[in-house]
Amino acid sequence: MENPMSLNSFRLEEKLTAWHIGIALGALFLGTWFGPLQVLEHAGIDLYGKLAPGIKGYYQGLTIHGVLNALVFTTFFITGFLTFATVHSLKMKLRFPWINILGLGLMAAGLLMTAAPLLLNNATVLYTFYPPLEASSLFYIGLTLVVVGSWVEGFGLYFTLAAWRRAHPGARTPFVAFASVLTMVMWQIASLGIAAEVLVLLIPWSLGLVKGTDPLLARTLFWFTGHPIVYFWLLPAYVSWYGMLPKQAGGKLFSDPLARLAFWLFLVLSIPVGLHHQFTDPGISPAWKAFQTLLTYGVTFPSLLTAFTVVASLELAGRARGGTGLFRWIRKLPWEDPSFSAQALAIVTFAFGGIGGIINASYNIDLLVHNTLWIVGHFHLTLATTVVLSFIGISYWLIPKLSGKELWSVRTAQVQVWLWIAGVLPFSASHHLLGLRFSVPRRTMLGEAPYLSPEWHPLLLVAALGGVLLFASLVLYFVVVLGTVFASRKLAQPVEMPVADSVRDLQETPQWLDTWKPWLIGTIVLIVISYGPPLADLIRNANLSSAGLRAW
Ligand code: HAS
Ligand code: CU
Repeated sequence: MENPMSLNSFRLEEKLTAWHIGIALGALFLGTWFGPLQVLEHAGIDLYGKLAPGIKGYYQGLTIHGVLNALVFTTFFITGFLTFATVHSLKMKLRFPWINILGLGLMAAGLLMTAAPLLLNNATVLYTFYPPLEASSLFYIGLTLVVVGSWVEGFGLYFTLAAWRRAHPGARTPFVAFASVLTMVMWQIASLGIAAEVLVLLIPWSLGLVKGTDPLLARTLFWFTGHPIVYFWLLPAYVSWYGMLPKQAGGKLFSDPLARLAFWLFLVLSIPVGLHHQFTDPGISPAWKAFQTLLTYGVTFPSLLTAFTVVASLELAGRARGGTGLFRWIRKLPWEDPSFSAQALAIVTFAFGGIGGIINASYNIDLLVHNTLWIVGHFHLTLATTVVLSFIGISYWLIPKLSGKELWSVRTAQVQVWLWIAGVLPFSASHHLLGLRFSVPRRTMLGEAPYLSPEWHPLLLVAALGGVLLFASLVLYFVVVLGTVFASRKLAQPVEMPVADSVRDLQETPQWLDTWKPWLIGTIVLIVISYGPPLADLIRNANLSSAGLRAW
């Protein structure tokens, strides 16, 4: 197992990854169509009528957009990418490939079950599916299968890492494999909340086995997972920023220990902060909300570490390429490579998305922006740009690698990346402003709202323009992907997964940064302290009395 493996010895793993990415991109393609429909509706151009009777209306479109883009695209892309990254980083095949095949099968079956009621307007409950809005039980069961499938795939990675560690006693785990597996561990613990919500509350309720449900308990279990899910999306991008991007830029990882420390902190701090989504929920003591606010400030720290370490790594690259000056090295970075520029622009965007997050986390200030379009602006910077543009950047080397074809039109890919930025800037700035200045509500068919104010119009038009540009960028992306797979030349040079060396020898990384037990214990203890009392209180007072509601 020691020797670097020959190029096509990962055939099975690559096939598995290709299936994941293919399904992910299919979901993204379908889900994306509804983005421009929403912003156009807000600006007074309602195209939903043209989709009837296939699509019944705005809220069905919004649900499809959120579920397919934020939940399905991410989960499939991430499990595929992390599998690929782990085996290539360890230079070791999956220990038990059937586990990952089974996991993918469960996820795909779950997706089909979820898609049916979604498309039939029987699950128009938005991507947070808060009760008492009620969906067809197929929707909940399908989503559960997607989550369980991703857990199963996680176990496939653990067995592989364990086998590697047995074969390499005393050696530090390569960073990319370490960080990929840690992401899966965090996700498995985090998703216990949603699993409890769906299995104990929503499925029995939607099957008619119990008469009512408890919306507050359900929301709390939802956000136990709903916050850390954003780091399940973000950390794979971080795997690439730390572990791959420096190599693509021609530099090295500035500090392997700092990179690992950031990931450990994400394991410990990602989960016990979900109450920052429930500042306005009654029935939860403000003391626990305030405590989780403090922990939320804590979880920004590993992102600040990332800002430092990743930018330092890129600076090493810029200087290695002959760059000088305080900032002039930035121009020497390989901006002509769309895989690099997509990720570098994703990083720059995160500076703004992160600041917005810190504002949201501030208990009293959030009261001003909660449930307004500000939040939509926030997550189109963080999720829809920082994460999605990073994944697009990764796919610009991964899809050539998996298909054995050259990237079709580097030029088009470059235009795609910059068009994304040109779209998200007006989109997100206008959404932030509409929320902050006018408290314009989110998740609302604004075009129909009697209170729509003429003052909002200019900004709603800017938002629509941004949304249309984002859509155009994604169309170009699919042109490049399909062109690569179906119409491009065979690769002249094989593509390898970029792996950044670290500046210092890996063995100099202290052992405690490659040891799981204390960190796992810390994670559990902090969850028990921060969620134990408020959850125990909600469970003691649970009141299964809310009947289901079908609004649309
Ligand atoms: Fe958030 C709501 C707080 C990060 C996604 N967030 C949401 C929702 C989504 C979402 C989807 O506290 C809406 C949920 C819903 O539907 O209701 N968020 C935070 C905080 C952070 C944060 C504190 N969010 C994210 C990420 C997301 C995401 C990441 C997706 C991937 N968020 C909130 C709160 C709410 C919320 C409240 C609820 C609000 C409400 O009222 O409902 C932090 O993790 C952010 C830390 C980040 C930083 C930035 C580090 C900067 C870096 C780059 C630096 C670049 C430089 C330039 C220097 C501190 C790493 C480089 C130059 C070069 C040349 C390369
Ligand atoms: Cu959050």
